[in-house]
Amino acid sequence: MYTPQPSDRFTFGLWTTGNRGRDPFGSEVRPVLSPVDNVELLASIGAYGVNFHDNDLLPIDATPAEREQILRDFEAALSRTGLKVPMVTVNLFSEPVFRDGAFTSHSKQVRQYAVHKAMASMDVGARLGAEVFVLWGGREGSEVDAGKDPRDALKWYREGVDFLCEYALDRGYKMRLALEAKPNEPRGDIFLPTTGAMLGFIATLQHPEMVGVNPEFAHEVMAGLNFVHQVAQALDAGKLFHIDLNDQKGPRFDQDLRFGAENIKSAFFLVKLLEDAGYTGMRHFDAHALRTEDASGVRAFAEGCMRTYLILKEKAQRFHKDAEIAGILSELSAMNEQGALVYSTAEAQRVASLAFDRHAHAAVGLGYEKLDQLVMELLLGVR
Ligand code: GLT
Ligand code: MN
Ligand code: MN
Repeated sequence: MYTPQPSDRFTFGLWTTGNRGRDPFGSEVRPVLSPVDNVELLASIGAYGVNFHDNDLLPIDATPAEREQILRDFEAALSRTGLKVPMVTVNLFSEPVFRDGAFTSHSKQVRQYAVHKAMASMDVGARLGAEVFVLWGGREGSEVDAGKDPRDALKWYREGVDFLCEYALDRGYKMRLALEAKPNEPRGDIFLPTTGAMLGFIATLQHPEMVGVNPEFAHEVMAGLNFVHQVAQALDAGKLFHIDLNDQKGPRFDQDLRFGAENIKSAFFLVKLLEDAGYTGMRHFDAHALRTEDASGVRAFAEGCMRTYLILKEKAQRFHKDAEIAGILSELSAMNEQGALVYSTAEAQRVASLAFDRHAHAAVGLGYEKLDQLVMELLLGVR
């Protein structure tokens, strides 16, 4: 019942199961996992697809012949296993040239190189059938506000994203862009730090219809926000093109923990939201195994992400079938029986002359304590 199937649309990045456990204070603890072996691993545990940054697969200095050979070997592994590539992204953060931003660098040459690198990644994605192109602007930010007018940064960022949209259209790629927010790390402050900020920015683009968001659980928790609410806003705007599932202990450094490892209630309401909304996109895990783990721990980590999602999906179905929960929810929805607020002059006159007993309305409890306890008991397995 909790065994993942490709139809569950679970995906991982090459950088997730391939993560070698390096952190700012210590070096790698696990050996290299080649892209082909990574594909074999993901297929063996029931994933649907694999995503990657250009340089997770193709070394930055590879010759055209080397790139072609790597791509052919990778394609052979994909067709052997049936794994798909639903998303690709571009690494605009590791190279020293991006130390003060890629799309938001002062230098037009650097901004041009960022676009050049992104276009090449889009070409690879199109070749492998990817329909989503993620942009995470990890270096698009600052420590020193004197160094750059943030309005210039936003203008340059917009030029870069607009350029890539035009490129996709020009090449006839069936590819939409998904912008991923993060409040900080590696920069002191990253521009467009939350999913809500990204949504505001998207409205200023030349092709807003081609651009959506890729919210990450850990990143919104780092900003002290309710991830479920961020995702709901993206869904409401028709902009949830992709999602990065993982977990995070509070507003600290980015931990990319196994999905459901920490904030189980938020994870539950997230799964419930995605399932209730009929979200058809990928359930992508952007997380990695703890530094304590070897290859079998990496497998346990990846299996755990998917298994927890499926357990929470089943809990969401129980939530809907639970008579006591349904009773409280129907009392709440009865309060909405008069329907939507819609303006007309006559309606405004009617509302203006309303006699309303605010004390009587404020005196009735909403039953949230009981409801929340029922949810807790459902999650704890005693209902
Ligand atoms: C990097 C980052 C992630 C992004 C990846 C896509 S790269 O691992 O921490 O949150 O989703 O660029
Ligand atoms: Mn991410
Ligand atoms: Mn992260």
